[in-house]
Amino acid sequence: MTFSVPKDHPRYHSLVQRHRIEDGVLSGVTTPTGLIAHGRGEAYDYLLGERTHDFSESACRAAAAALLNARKAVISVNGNTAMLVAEEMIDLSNAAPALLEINIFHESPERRDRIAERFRSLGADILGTRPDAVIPGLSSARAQVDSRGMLDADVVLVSLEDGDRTAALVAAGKTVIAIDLNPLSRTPQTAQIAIVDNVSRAFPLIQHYTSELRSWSPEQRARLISEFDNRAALVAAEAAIRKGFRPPDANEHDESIRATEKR
Ligand code: PTJ
Repeated sequence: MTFSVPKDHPRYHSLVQRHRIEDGVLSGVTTPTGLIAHGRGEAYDYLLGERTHDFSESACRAAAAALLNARKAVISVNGNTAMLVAEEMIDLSNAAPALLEINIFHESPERRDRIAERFRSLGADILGTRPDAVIPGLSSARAQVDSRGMLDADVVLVSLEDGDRTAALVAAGKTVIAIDLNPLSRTPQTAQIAIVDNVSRAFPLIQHYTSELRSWSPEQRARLISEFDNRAALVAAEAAIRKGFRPPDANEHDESIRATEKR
């Protein structure tokens, strides 16, 4: 990291993530637009109190069941997730198991190579350096996929994704698991299993549930997936964000707002 974050800083984890994205831009892994996407995510995460809620917990459990029941599962990697959660994605890909595949919105062969180098330096294979197939019905670079990976997969896990590709993947008959901090975004609205949480918390939690559900039968896991109510999870996530997180010292602030309103 180009900047050393003091461990006792109250916003240590948030600052570490910020600087990882900054390093990603400087090293050619992350697109500059990724900084903006990250800032948007930070705002939602702040309102969620930067913690995992029940709606994410149950979605992560359903996601683990879907990954375990898959014929072929693929975890989609972009420039932001490559910097934030490379190790966690590799761990989940080994646990599920699932293939890793690069899929980026801002097309660049050089960036595909930078992302692949990062994963290979961590000991993991990754598809998607030179895509050879397309997902039908999509005009962006995200249509480009690997015929051994996403094209053939029945379950795809995406994060910080766009709604068009999620819709195209669903239309291609795939089960889509989406991690996105904005429950109103088209991606979680379109996916079958939406996890409204930070990728840094969601990936380890999905992995935790793959351990728990491994001993279950495929039928038991299929029942768990069908009982998961994506709409209800999104409604609960939106309600949590609208309620918002109140820092402990917010009372004084509330008093001054009420005083201003009375005037
Ligand atoms: O590497 P590329 O070229 O594929 O580009 C990747 C980005 C992220 C730049 C691209 O996909 C993009 O522009 O994404 P959006 O449309 O801004 O969507 C990002 C979504 O992810 C928003 O809804 C954010 O709230 C959410 N988000 C941001 N950071 C996180 C997050 N969700 C979970 N965890 C995060 N850390």
